[in-house]
Amino acid sequence: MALELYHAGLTTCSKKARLCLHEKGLDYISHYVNLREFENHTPEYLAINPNGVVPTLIHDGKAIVESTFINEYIDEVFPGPALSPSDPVLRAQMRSWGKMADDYGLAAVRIPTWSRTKLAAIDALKESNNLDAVVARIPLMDHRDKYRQIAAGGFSEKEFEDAYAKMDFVYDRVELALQEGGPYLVGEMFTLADINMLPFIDQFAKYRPQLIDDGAHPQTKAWLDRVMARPTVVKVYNPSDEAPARPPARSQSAA
Ligand SMILES: N[C@@H](CCC(=O)N[C@@H](CS)C(=O)NCC(=O)O)C(=O)O
Repeated sequence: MALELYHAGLTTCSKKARLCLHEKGLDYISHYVNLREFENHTPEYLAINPNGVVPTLIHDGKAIVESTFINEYIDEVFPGPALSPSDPVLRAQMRSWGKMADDYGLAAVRIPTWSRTKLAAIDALKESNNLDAVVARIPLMDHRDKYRQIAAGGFSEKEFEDAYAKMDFVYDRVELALQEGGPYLVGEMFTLADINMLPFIDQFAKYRPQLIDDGAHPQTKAWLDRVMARPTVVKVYNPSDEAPARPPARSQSAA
């Protein structure tokens, strides 16, 4: 029953899948994919994830993609603590948090994160005259467009404003859910909803500290403190051999 995860360590979507595996107490083979070296666009990687994104789970030779669905798969297939409620209404609520993480969480975080993390690689590609060729190999259209946009000067003020507005919206929704229920996003039980939303709620507070400092989201702050203190979260969110703070340098043969 070989289980392998291809991931990029401390990126938001990678943390979602890594955290789920750790919460279930599962052993897996970890493959670090260096996004700065475009290892996610090699033919070998595209053979398991044609979108050229991380994470990808491999179970008994079969590839599972999309972090929210990877987590549902892990919870469904493996023993260990249940991470989905048995009540169908709560399960549906849990899944709608997964959608919120994908539609709003990732969309919002990408603008400030990419404008910070992609520049060095883009500059190096420009210098070596490889930018067009490398960007043309990126499978997802919106990723290609964003690379080109960063290369041409970066995201507009409106795009940053929209990203921040999405972060505020998500915080308001989380606050409301926790006021009406709690202590977790779908009530008493820690579920995939908490796992899938955590990387975004945590990262949003770094981009917009006022979200937790201004007192407007006290329940969200308490939830974040509670969830961040879980031993699995501490392990997954801290730099480690599996998840270096900075991606390892280019391998010697390619230097
Ligand atoms: N919806 C996908 C999104 C995956 C995704 O965009 N992952 C990012 C890292 S968080 C990635 O691979 N980015 C490619 C890049 O930065 O070039 C999922 O949740 O698995």
